[in-house]
Amino acid sequence: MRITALAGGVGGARFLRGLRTHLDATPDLADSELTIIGNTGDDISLFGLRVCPDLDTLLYTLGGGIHEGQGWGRADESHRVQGELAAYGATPQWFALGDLDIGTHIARSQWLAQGLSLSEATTRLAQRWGLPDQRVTVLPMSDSPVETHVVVEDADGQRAVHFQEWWVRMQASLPAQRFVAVGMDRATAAPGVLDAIRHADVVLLPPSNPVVSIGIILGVPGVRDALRGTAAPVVGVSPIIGGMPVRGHADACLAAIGVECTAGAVAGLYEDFLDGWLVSQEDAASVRLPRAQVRGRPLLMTDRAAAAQIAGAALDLALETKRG
Ligand code: FO1
Repeated sequence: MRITALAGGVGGARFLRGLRTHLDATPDLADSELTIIGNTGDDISLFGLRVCPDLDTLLYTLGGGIHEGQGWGRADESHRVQGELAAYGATPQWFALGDLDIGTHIARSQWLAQGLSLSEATTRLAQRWGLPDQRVTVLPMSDSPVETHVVVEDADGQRAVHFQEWWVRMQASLPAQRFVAVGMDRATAAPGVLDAIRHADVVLLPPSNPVVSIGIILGVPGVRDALRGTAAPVVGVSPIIGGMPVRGHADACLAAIGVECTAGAVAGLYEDFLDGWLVSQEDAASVRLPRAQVRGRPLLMTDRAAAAQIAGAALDLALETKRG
């Protein structure tokens, strides 16, 4: 079976690791191919290096190198290089770059400088993490740079800051007036992205941030049309449980676009292509969608087994849902 997913950072990666576990444990699904379209709007250039947080979180989580507690960065990390940078007064110092993680950024940056595309560089990085052996392919949403910037306003007036500065340094403390995907006007879908949606047997939307992760991928030309046109059932998993985001600042992101922080409101962002929506039990009664079938179950990915069960439930819902 060909499964395609659109994913952002931590929640998406944990869900997809659970999906791979579920597929491998299900005899007639074990040889399924999983293609993940990763958000690159979080990407940032620092110290001459190109950092791709969501792609790296996918590679590390699926490849076994992730810092489990953080959900980003490497396990068993050290920060000697960062200490040296700080000693030199090199900025910024609010974005933690571990020594092992810097290895990824140097390799990627070197390949990009040699003329490889982001897709080609990502393929090389994925090989090291054994993803081809897991029948997993990670595609950047686009090979051209797209960066999410956040318009904020304070005493100094309105200004745009890089998403990472808003997310990490400011901890989303200043309300986002709006998000701007810088470069999206010149972006095209990376090779294989649109076909992965069109020719999938199932398309899944993990519980990633609907605004700055899934929402950015949906902004890539052709992606939304491909989701509307694919014969594959499209099933999403709510990132909101009982009005609260499971992780991160999804509530602040939804507020910025004037969408209420509920499972039903998030589904509304996908309603032109959504066939199924997996929500938590407490939300199941209150979520009514015009077309998509709603199903309730526990949604907290408390551990890897829970993630596998949730991913299995999303896949089951897709397999029971034929495109209307
Ligand atoms: N998140 C933080 O909260 N603080 C950090 O210092 C930080 C550094 C960092 C370095 C590399 C990387 O791949 C991710 C990093 N993240 C950090 C997480 C990152 O901001 C988010 O994971 C995504 O951009 C949002 O999903």
